[in-house]
Amino acid sequence: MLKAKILFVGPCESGKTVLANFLTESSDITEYNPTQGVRILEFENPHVTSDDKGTACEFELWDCGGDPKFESCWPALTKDSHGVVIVFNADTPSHLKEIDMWYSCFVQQQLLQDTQCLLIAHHKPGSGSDKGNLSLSPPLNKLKLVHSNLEDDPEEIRVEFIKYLKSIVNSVSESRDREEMSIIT
Ligand SMILES: Nc1nc2c(ncn2[C@@H]2O[C@H](COP(=O)(O)OP(=O)(O)O)[C@@H](O)[C@H]2O)c(=O)[nH]1
Ligand SMILES: [Mg+2]
Repeated sequence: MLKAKILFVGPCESGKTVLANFLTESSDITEYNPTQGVRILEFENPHVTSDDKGTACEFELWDCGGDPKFESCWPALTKDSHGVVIVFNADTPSHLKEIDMWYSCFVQQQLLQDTQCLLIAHHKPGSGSDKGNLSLSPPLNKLKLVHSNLEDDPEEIRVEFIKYLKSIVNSVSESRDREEMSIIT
């Protein structure tokens, strides 16, 4: 069975835990509790399989605490990860600066491909759903950017997340194929 580890990172209070619960269909947590260190959610998605026979994939979603005081744990988080999702609020100017740092530490330094990274501009209730003028500077502008608004259009992010999971499954199985080839040859 194919397994993939996906990290949710980004500034504090951006909505990582809310989104992680929603996308893995874990029960809602209503009170705000900053995630300490990390919380690991295991899930499967009926729409994402590792082959055409419908074999399931096992995903681990690591919902990481956004406080840089946990920086000493980051190597343990990033070890063997296959994908990184950066969650931020487009209407919080400081977040736009911070995501550079998350991208550099969790994607570039881990030598992940840009296709293994997803940016989610999360819109909290009442923050408006202005998707317009979000311009990111390089290298972030090369990444796939999706908006999430759980009140107005929860299906949009669900569909985008499934697409992303499929791309991760492809990259995991390709790297496994390459590894098998390198053993025989
Ligand atoms: N109702 C609702 N509240 C949200 C949503 N996104 C964020 N919040 C609120 O914002 C707070 C911070 O979100 P959380 O996911 O814990 O942020 P994290 O620090 O990035 O994990 C939560 O306590 C929620 O109350 C949303 O889509 N709907
Ligand atoms: Mg959290």
